[in-house]
Amino acid sequence: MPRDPAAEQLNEYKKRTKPGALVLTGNGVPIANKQSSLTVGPRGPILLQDFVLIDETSHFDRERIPERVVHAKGAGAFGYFEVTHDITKYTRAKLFSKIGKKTPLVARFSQVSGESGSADTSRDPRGFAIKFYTEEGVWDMVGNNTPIFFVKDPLMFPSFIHTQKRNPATHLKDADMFWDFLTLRPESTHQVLILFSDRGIPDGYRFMHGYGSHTFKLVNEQKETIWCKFHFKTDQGIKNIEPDKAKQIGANDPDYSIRDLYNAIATGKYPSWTFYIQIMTQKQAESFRWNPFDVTKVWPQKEYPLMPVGKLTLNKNPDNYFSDVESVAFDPANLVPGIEPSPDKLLQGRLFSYGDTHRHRLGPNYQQLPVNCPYKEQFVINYQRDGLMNLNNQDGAPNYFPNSFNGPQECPAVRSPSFHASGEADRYDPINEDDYGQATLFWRKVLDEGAKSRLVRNIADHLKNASAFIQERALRNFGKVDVELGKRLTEALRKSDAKIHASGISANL
Ligand code: HDD
Repeated sequence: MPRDPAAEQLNEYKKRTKPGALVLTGNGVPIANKQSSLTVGPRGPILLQDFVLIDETSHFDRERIPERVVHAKGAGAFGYFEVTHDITKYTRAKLFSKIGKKTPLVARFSQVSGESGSADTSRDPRGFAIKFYTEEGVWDMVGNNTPIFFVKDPLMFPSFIHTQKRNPATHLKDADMFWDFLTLRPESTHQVLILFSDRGIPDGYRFMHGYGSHTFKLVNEQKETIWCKFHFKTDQGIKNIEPDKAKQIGANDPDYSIRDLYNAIATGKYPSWTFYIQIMTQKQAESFRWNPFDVTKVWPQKEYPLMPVGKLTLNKNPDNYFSDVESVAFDPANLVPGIEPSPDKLLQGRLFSYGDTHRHRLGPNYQQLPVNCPYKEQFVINYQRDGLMNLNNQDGAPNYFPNSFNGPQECPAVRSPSFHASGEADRYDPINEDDYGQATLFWRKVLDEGAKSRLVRNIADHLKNASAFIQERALRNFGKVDVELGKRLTEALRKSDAKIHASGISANL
């Protein structure tokens, strides 16, 4: 069998280069011997003056940066976005300014809870993050492959993530943590059903949709605003992996999804997604039956149809995984004129969290790294200076504003329209916000009989590992989605080796 492009990477390098380049130290000095340390006699000890050894070892000691606290495992690629439909009446964002316009971008797809060495085929949401290098700066669309999320208050996020990761005492994934939290926060039910459905294990990154998940605000040239959601539909079609096969692949080829994306692009099978928006006027939002900024719910597509906007194509693999993918830093706060945040609380929390984690993971000047830099190569001109690993001296421009020395000026044309905000400051619980309505629709209307059976099996296979009282609470919650779901789950757990109090459960449904 011929080797695939990913396996051939080094041979390809050899073909396109000439032999004979010199190996240099970090300060650019040729190295006479790269294989033997400088020792006193053939048996050592080693001399401290062996700069070749110290240069090599000390750089190696620092090769790893902290992995992302979530979404640590992922794959990335470059490509472009092309506008196919005019939406200028909704947004002045320059990337949508005319049909046929192309904007370069980088994409990163990821698993959420596993570490950077974990298997690509685990049941987990997938990250779907796109960095558009627009002419008015970088727009990051940092979404997932699901249109909704588990929790809706950013204060819940660290706890939620803790329950999906390892128990700090045992360093093991823990079914009690997982189900305890989710069942105590019933707003997660809708997303839990999607996670345990067939779509919970996509067949690589090419065969899944992407969603902005939150509601955003679009602003047009006249400063009129409208609420909007972003959808990326895969042109490859949806493909998922059966759990048993996923386990097998996870054991034999844990990097399955990274390999699949790399090889598809290397062989010219460029994956693409069609980009749609859903819009809702301010007036519609006021009378919408749910909070339109509640990220645990979708906007029904029958009432708010998808409108096509353009196509996203990935056509170039990273040259270097570390600098192009590990160092890419997405931030939902990276918005461009014409796209603004909504009051969605979870989004508001994210507007702070990402820049904060990047400053920790990559340093204060992470925006200067080529993959993060607007237009990739051109440095931003502003009044920020210095800091760890600063590369930009801004050509001697003044570092204070206002100034009389041709420093960069404000651009009043991009001013955002004002918006009204008022209310009693308090910590509001999301109570009476209908935690189950859309989960019920998902169970009853979206899933066919086969998909329902697989969902029940998938939940039972995981839930059976939790403590009995947590299983009971889960069954009560799922029973509120649909009595049938509760009953079928109870049945499935009884058939498994779960230690449930079988009699107590159905009585509580
Ligand atoms: Fe997040 C990474 C998507 C909620 C905090 N998130 C991260 C990535 C994606 C998402 C795709 C990986 C980006 C990459 O490839 O580098 N996150 C989401 C979505 C959410 C969401 C769709 C809800 C709808 N996230 C969320 C909340 C918070 C965070 C509520 C915190 C308040 N997310 C982070 C983070 C990460 C991150 C800790 C970890 C590494 C990183 O940012 O770059 O800041």
